[in-house]
Amino acid sequence: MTDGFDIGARAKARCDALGLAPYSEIEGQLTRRFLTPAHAAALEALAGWMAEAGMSVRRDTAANLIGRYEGEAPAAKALIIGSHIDSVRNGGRYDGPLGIMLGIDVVEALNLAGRRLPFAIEVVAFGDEEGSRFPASMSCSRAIAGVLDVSALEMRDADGVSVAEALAAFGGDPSGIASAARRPEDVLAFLEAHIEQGPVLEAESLALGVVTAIAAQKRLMVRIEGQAGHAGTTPMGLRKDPGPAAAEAMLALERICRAGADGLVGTVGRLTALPGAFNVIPGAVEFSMDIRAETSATRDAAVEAITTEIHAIAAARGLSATVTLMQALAESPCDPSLMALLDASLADLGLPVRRLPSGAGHDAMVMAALCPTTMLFIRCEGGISHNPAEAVTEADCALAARAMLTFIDKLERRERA
Ligand code: HGY
Ligand code: MN
Ligand code: MN
Repeated sequence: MTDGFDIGARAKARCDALGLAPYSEIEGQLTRRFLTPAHAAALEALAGWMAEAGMSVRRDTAANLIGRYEGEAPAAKALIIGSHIDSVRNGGRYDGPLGIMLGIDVVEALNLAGRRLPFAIEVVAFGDEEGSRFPASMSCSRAIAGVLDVSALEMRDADGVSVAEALAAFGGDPSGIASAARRPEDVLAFLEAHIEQGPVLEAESLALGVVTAIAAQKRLMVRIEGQAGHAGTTPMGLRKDPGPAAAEAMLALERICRAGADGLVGTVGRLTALPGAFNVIPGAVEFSMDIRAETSATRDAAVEAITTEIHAIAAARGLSATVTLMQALAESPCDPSLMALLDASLADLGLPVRRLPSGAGHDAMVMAALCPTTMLFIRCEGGISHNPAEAVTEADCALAARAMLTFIDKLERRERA
């Protein structure tokens, strides 16, 4: 117990509480997409917890929820602690929310101890990190970092609803979204605590790790056009079927990425045959590609190689293909001086200091446009994530909260020096 509540363990319990309806769109699993009623319900619960912790609470025009714990002086620069509240479809309970809940726990411990710092602390719940509703992602942290391309507001979900329409209906203000941007002079740093979503910490029996950099990524949509036809009457040799072409392309993507270095990975997460009937040869097949590597150069070389192969595969079959870039995120190194403070915080807790890169994307890679960033990784069972089996322990969450408080102490000493 710390200061009257089970710091860290309560953060985990709150993630569990938000893993169920009405905080999920679907009963029995966690699907919480941007600007849905489940997102609204989660923000309402978070706002209450932020207020209980001693924070003033507001929503910005981009639907970010922001709790502020004032420093010694009004309008002090802020250490922002945050992560995302949205989820992938049928996702895990800790990917995102744990970083928000740990921020609330840490602020509540400071408040109960009557501590005021030479900086404010803001806890932020970003609403759209996963991009599980609209084609692009990270729109909320982009708005705060002042790097949102307003054309993203015109992107539409599977029902044809645009970001702008959904944001207005949610109570946001698409026409005033620029006002969500923070001034660099008002922000000291960004700290994101997040599950590792990989196997390294568990394999080395480590509870926590310090992130060195976040991998570069690109999201693309591929469409291979053929000719729809009757599945029963069209001889195999007379078909213009994009299905097998897509299969060849996916195998090419796997081959290129397996042969790559620098942490190169490629994923087809969404595959659609159109019109999608049993007895119709598809007129078109669409599939997504998510390609990542530790450097943009490796990422881009892989994108170029697979794009060339896709066009060659289509041409050899008398088909046509389009490859459309949906989103590009450059690799994002974390701030060396903040990493050193996190290292020292783990050492003060008697923990081994382990630095590691992040293959997963995070809001921190966008916030780096605004301020120095640092990330604390928390071990997750089997490295499993984007899966309802995602799991963390109360003990590791408690250690993470203590590491964050130690980090804040070190930041305070640095700011007072
Ligand atoms: O896709 C990612 O890496 C993150 O989970 N959004
Ligand atoms: Mn995720
Ligand atoms: Mn995440």
